[in-house]
Amino acid sequence: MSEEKKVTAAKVEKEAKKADPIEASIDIATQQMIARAQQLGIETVFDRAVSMKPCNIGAQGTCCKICNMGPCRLPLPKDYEQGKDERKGLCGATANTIAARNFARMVAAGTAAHSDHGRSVAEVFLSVARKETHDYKIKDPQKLLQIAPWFEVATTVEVDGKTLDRDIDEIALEVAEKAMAEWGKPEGELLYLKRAPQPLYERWKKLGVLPRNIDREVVDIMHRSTMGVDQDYKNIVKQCTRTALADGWGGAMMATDLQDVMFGTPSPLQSEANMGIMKEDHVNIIVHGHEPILSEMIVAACQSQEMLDYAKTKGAKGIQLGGICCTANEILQRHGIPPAGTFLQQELAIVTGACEAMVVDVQCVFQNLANVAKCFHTKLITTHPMAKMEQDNVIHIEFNEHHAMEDAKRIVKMAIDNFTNRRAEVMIPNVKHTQIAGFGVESIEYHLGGTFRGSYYTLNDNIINGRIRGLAGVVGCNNARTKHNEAHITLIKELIKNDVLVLTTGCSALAAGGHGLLTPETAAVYCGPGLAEICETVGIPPVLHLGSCVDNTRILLAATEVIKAGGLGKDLQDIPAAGSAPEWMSEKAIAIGQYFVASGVYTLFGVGMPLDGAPQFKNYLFNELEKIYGGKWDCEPDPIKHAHKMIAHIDKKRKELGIDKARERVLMDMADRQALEA
Ligand code: MSK
Repeated sequence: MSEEKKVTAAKVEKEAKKADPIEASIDIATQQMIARAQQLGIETVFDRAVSMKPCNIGAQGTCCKICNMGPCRLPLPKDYEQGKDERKGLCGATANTIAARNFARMVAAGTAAHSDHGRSVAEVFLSVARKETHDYKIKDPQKLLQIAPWFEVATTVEVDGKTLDRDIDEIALEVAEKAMAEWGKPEGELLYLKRAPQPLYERWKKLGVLPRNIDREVVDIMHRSTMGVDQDYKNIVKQCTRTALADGWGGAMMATDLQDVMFGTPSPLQSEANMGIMKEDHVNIIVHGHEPILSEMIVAACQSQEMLDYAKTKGAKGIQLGGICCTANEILQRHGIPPAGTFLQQELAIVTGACEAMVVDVQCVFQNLANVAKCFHTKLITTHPMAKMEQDNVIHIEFNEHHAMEDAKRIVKMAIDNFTNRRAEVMIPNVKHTQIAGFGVESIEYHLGGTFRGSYYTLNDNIINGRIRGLAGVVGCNNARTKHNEAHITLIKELIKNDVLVLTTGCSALAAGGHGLLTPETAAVYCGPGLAEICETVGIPPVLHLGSCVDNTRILLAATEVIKAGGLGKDLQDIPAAGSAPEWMSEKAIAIGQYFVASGVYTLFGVGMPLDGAPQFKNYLFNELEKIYGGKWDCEPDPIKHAHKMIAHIDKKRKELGIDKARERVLMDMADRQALEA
């Protein structure tokens, strides 16, 4: 080949390795910013997804690298036959053992991430209870009183034959100490497990999967999945269950509750979503990560008159705070701060050229942010002792609850000072949508039950009479291996078209907001007639934003309230409901999936799961678990087929409950509901 041809070929190859913005995302803001990044010669995750293919054997789940004799790679042979599978690693580990160990380590990592987040929150709560910090307070004492009994903390005291309310500070201190013990108590079981419906709790007990303490279950997985320990994939999955339950009904649930106590329980509020929330004439600060301990203080600092006045001295009209990933959800649901985007939009927020500071803590933060920030004036600030970046343009300001507001003001001031340093032309996509967010167990009760009834009866009645066909939890991440947001949005639209009420969290909720699906008006455009009628009558969106990743526990508790209200069975597995993470990527998603499955929920993932190299293990997760827990895993990358698998499951549950034909509106009283249950 001539030199000239070689240069042309290399140029073509280089060009070919860039992502096609239209193929990469269905979101116009994202498409525009990918194109903008390419125009500026800045590489993003979308380009890397084109130039780097995933490892075929890793994708099958059968690459073992837990000892230094490997990595042992066991791809599925073309002529695979179950009884004749002779694949083994050097130690003899089978494909099933390897895939199960890899899966278990994802459960452990996911549980560790959520639960360590929960631990940080509990530690700050303990500081609040001990009055060691003045920057955080108890904003929702009612929620504290509501959760105290689950920690076996009394809320009243008997004095001279009279029942008196206990001092709230005393209750807080006891709850904080009990909560902290959940990570490492030497004996017993996690206290929150009893919040599950009784039959579910009893099943876990009978199966021997009640978590003992959170840290122990994570350590247990790391031990048993190391070289030469647990070699029975079913036994490994049993520990996956115990660990995942320590996440969903332990660390993550405590994170949600204690955050609500300290920062306020969310209630529906109006905001906006997508990158168009950034403002050219404002100081733009983007918070990204997960723990609201940081972002709560940044919100307060940004809203302080001192900082607003300071911003004006630099020529800015104000401070625009926005979020990425679950930090975005935390400050959205409690303060109405608009999210700028999902996981895959993090680099693009900087590419706008208008981001004065991106402030990150833990989880889902791209290391490449530092490379993108280098091309602009953006200050990239890490704040968590366990999450630093090696690049020299990154500033580390360690956040500490004892001087939280001081740290927050320092960060905000740094962003304001940076406003005059913009060097690239600003390009903010003109794309944003109105949204209603901030739903939770309490607000669903209020909106669908009303202050008079104040319960889940109305929701149940409308499921029984068929106006609402069932419930779907649609949660989880984006994944650069699939078209950004396509599966989330297509799936959600298909579900609501079929009268399925959607509860959403995480980046799925951000995607729904960014595409305008979180408004009551959505109902008239996209919903089936039954769900549309409910949404119009009650004034709620057909897709309810329930918060961040740790707030998936709100879905578990909402489902538990459905059981308590009657008429839809006695256990979570009886409800016409299904769960989904159509664009998952994080190990946290696997931990979430496993606790939903173990709680009785049919749980579908999109994209693909690292199981195909071990068909027996996969079959165990996809079929046999249902006989044990009532829930099971499934995987379907096509969002329409995915939706219809969920709907088929919902219909199966309706049939089992005997409500598959009850399309007429019947006002049910308790006796009717009990008759249905009989
Ligand atoms: S942030 S874990 S990408 S949902 Fe919770 Fe989004 Fe998934 Fe991170």
